[in-house]
Amino acid sequence: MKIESITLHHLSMPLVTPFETSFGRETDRECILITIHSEGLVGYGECVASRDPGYNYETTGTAMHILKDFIAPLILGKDVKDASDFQGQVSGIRGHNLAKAGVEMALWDLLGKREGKSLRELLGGVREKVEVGVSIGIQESAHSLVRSAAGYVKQGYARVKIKIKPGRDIEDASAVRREFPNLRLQVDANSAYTLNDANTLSPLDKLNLLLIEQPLFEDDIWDHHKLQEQFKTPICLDESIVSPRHARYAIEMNACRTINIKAGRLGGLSQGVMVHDLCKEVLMPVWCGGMLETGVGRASNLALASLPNFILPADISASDRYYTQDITNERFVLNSDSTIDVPVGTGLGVTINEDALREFALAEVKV
Ligand code: OSB
Ligand code: MG
Repeated sequence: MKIESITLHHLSMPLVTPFETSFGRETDRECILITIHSEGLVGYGECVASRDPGYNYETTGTAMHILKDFIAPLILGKDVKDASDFQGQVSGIRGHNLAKAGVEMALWDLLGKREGKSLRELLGGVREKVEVGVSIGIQESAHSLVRSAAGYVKQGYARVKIKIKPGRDIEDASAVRREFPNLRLQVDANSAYTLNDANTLSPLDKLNLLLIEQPLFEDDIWDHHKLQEQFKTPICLDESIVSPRHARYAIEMNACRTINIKAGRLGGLSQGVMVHDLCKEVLMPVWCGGMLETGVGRASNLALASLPNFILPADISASDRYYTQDITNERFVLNSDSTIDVPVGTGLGVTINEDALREFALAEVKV
């Protein structure tokens, strides 16, 4: 596919409700919509970098820079055959996985549109709907957290994840567990603890949690191994796994029992599929994470999560959990069995609402 033009829309979209994690609080979510024109077709990709370098080192600012000044010049006017061809073309750029993944997503959208196939078909997905949960940010108090969880449970979410941080962990998780003794419940620390906190965290091991996500440093797979030895609850890695190689390290070190797969963090859907396959080989179940995506990234996540080894419920909630107005014309809704349908149209299977795109754009750069 000859890459004819690339347009970057730096977006800021108001969230329905603020999202607070151990690294910060967002009331509006920033991201970058990447539009690629090729041979009469238009492909869309979402770069899931945020405004601040809290989740990882990338930001919408660094991603705009890397996309405009390094990735675009490597592929503009060139022929890009597929995702693995693209990965080869950008292999000289160290890191910046969120930026690379956004472009790879747009290429998959183009490939699907050219071949008349959905992304799910292209990736080898086997499900028509994906079991999902909801990720709840840190609330004012344990009481308001329980109230928030109750609202989502009432809407039909059969799995709840709560964000934790030092001082807002055991009490919060226990309060939700007390109110919902049978709810599938898990926690996510976003790297807020060290191995010295193992004793503080140990009461979590008695709450019958599905998993404890990324408790320790993002670059520390070894200490997660040590922590997993002390916990019967599965440790799940998110931030630590930035490539299929890291997934192999974690598996070989017994650092976790499951991995949260995010195409963005791994540098592309192709890399997400590789981690999925690696884990499948060793019978390690995986699940699909989320980054508060717009309808574009949500469509991509649903296609990825339709692969067979995505066993645990995904962090892919309905559109109305995030945005009153999305940039896609399509909205994703929760089915009564706590699932969301995987798009069936060609490519990502979504279309862009140009008015919404203009409304939320902080900047538009054509390269
Ligand atoms: O750690 O999984 C995370 C959102 C932004 C950054 C990091 C994370 C998250 C979520 C949101 O948990 C999941 C979702 O998109 O619903
Ligand atoms: Mg996480």
